[in-house]
Amino acid sequence: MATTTAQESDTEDPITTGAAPTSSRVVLEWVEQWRNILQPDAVHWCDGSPQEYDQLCNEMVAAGTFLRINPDNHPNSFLALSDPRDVARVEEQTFIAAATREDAGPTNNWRDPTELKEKLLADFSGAMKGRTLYVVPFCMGPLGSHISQYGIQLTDSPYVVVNMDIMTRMGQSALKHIEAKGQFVRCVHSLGYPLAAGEADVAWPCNPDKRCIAHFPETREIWSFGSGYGGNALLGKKCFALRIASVMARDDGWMAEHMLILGVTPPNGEKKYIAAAFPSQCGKTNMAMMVPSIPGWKVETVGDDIAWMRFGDDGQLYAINPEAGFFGVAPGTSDKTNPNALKALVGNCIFTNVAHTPPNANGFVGADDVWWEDLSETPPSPLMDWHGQNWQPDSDRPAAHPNARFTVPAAQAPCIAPEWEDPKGVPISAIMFGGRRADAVPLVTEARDWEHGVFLGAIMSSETTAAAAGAVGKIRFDPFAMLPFMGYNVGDYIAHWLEIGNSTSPEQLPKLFWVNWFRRDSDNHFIWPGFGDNARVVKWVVERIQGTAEAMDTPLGLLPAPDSLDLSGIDAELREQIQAELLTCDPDSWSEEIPRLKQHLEQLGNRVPRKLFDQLDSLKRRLETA
Ligand code: OXD
Ligand code: MN
Repeated sequence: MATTTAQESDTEDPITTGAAPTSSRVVLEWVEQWRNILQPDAVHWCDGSPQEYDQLCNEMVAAGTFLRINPDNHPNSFLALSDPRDVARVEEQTFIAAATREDAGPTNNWRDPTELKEKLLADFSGAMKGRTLYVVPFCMGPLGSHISQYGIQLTDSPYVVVNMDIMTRMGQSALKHIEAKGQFVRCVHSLGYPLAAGEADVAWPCNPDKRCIAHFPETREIWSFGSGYGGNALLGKKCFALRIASVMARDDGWMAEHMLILGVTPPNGEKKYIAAAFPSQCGKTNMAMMVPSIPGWKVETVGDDIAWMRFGDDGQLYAINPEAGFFGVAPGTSDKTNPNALKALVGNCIFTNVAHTPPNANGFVGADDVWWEDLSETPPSPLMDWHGQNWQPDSDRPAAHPNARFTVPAAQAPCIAPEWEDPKGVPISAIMFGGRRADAVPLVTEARDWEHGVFLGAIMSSETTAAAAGAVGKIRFDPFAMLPFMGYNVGDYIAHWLEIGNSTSPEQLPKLFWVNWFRRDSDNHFIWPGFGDNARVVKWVVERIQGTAEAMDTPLGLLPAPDSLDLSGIDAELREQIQAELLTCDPDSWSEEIPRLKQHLEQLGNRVPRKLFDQLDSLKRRLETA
């Protein structure tokens, strides 16, 4: 760890920024340039050591940002309660400042990069007064992997530093790789809450009025101001690993996708790897960690949120998980839905915006522990909600914020695949696209070919969730589950997917599938049991890869032939309902959808490849003749 104060560093060669643990001029010059703008009281170069982590956590406990959780239940774990105005990604205040509006495309908020930088420079100027500037070198992906990429985040949030420590390979070793490469994604983050001399700090500093999450794709820069929460602030995640990386991937022939990666081993069979794209809060973490309900099948986790995929010399598509931890949604995580996640939360966790049992409650056994909706049937009592206020079970507000999170090292999950950090990546045999749709979309549909699969990915839609600020439960089109995460024009993004389909032989391309776990009956109950039963769909997918399961042709694509999806052990009535409602295509209702799908593709702008409209025409014809 190396911290210097402004006074000390003023007396030194300015380019060395105090006790910098690097001699890389590009790094030093960049940090120095920003030190001058941000005007922190001190600069701290993060080394990523456990001592540094502990010290920052202790400092945050002293400052009231962190509450230490009962070490008997979760050793070395902490709770943070955010400012209630800073609880989710803010898509309205997120910008892709590409050179032209057209390059950002119709699905992104665009700003002129020069103007945006000018405005933000004014905000960043002096923004770290009274605070420490942390320099956080990090690697996305296993250190040294040819698929990995490097970045440095400047931040004034120790909460962000410790989360980055869990979520990325952070510190001295990443810095060594950056020195060797001379290249890194430049990430600047400030809470936008400078402190005047003697001014007392607050537990969760932020600046919601001036919040701005800006991406400059041409120069591979991220400037984030005013928020300390999740994807707004942990810049390795959505900002780098999806928005900036999607641009790098387009330029360099690879893919950066909002996908989990799992390994599945059939009984006595060969392990296969599947990637799956779902919008935020549609069960990616649960699926990546599932405990299959069908005997003999084993699922292991490689990643739960992001996949970077590149073709190997053998023509196969290989994926790495660029992250090193899970930043999972806590509410709903339970022994029933995700026992592996609960086991991963043994210790070394950061909980944000969950409920907690009060400290030192007299004679109360579970004092100082965390809780969220569904963790247990009966909430513990007494309980404090995510505002830190006394909560009663008859309250009309949830105890944990719906976007409350846990941050935990991925290696702690008992289901982690032993090869999850293999620098080569894992070979992907199938890719699934899934949304949260109460109607119409069948349980599983196999695409006829790559181009048809790209069409299915492009017309994906889903109900909105609490992961982003704004209305919840509204259906929106979310192509490839990347709507909030594409760093460039969506039409070009779809064209890139089509090009990827020409990068290898058709037999070596992953098979593409469309899934939906979220169909509801007339009483608004989910029909499909989900969770461990999703393994039944995974089994069918694997059997399609192996060529052993039957499919039936429908206008939408290939659905499981009667009895080819393993429904054994599910009660007869539900089996019938699944077969009748979830494994069929209703041509009439889909014919009604056609104009909406056409309008959607048109709204994606004039860079959408013609082939997508051809696919829509073919679907229309197939529906008419069905
Ligand atoms: C996430 C998200 O945090 O998608 O993973 O919002
Ligand atoms: Mn996500």
